[in-house]
Amino acid sequence: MLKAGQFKIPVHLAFGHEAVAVAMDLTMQAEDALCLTHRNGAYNLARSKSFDSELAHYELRGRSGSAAQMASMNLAMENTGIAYTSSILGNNMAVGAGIAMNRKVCHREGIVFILTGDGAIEEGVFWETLIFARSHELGIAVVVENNNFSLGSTIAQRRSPIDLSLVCAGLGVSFRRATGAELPEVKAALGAARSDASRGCPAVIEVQLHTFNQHAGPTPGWAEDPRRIALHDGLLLGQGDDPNDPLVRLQQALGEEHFRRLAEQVVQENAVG
Ligand SMILES: Cc1ncc(C[n+]2csc(CCOP(=O)(O)OP(=O)(O)O)c2C)c(N)n1
Ligand SMILES: [Mg+2]
Repeated sequence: MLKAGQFKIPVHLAFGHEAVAVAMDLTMQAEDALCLTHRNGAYNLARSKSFDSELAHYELRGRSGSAAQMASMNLAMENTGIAYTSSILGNNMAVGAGIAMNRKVCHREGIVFILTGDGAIEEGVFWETLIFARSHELGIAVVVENNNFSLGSTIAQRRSPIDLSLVCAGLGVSFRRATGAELPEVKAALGAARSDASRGCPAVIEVQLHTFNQHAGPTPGWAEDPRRIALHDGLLLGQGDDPNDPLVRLQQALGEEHFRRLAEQVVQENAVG
């Protein structure tokens, strides 16, 4: 649909973020809140479990009037526990901390999960929020989706490296790292972070993952696009047999032959020329 230019708005896809979104859905309790970013589609899908409802938002059918204009980058679907979503990098950090502060002051249950990225942590509010949350012992768990990617730039291209484990150690915030392609691993990390946060210890989880699409818009891209997913080969072109590639993981888990049969079936069913 993106390739056919069917949307009036930009859609930030999240191929490669599936395991984190599903782990989030399995970890969140009814009283928890979730604060998202521009790349929120996988989380809205995992929480709403309705592709049609999400599509309705992308097609500007989901809400009436000016609210419909919140359709992609600020999408927080109803009855999902998604309290807030912002297109402004870092903005959801401060709002999430505010929600956690309210829970604490009003003695309400539940923690706040806040999503962010390796690009968004460059915003000052990321650092301020961690200091603020630690000082007030707020129940927040910050998930940093590290896809080594921010508007087309790698970390090395735009800044010095950041070791979040050392940052968190310095701040007294708990830290975990997980492979974003592995559902059990992410789920375990989110669950442990949730219990830290419910005791008033802010937590950070850095998930290493790859985004198998362009920043926004039609994707996978063009024939020579290095991010193209080659289901036929079971390999992500340009990234070889990187163990973080979910397709490589799937291939290993299912065995080459089973995977190839499945891939052929999927390719046939979804043939788009
Ligand atoms: C305050 C602010 N500055 C710049 C932008 C433009 N912008 C949108 S997405 C993006 C990159 C974000 O990278 P990251 O946080 O790593 O998320 P990813 O796109 O990789 O999921 C930028 C710079 C913005 N939306 N808000
Ligand atoms: Mg990124």
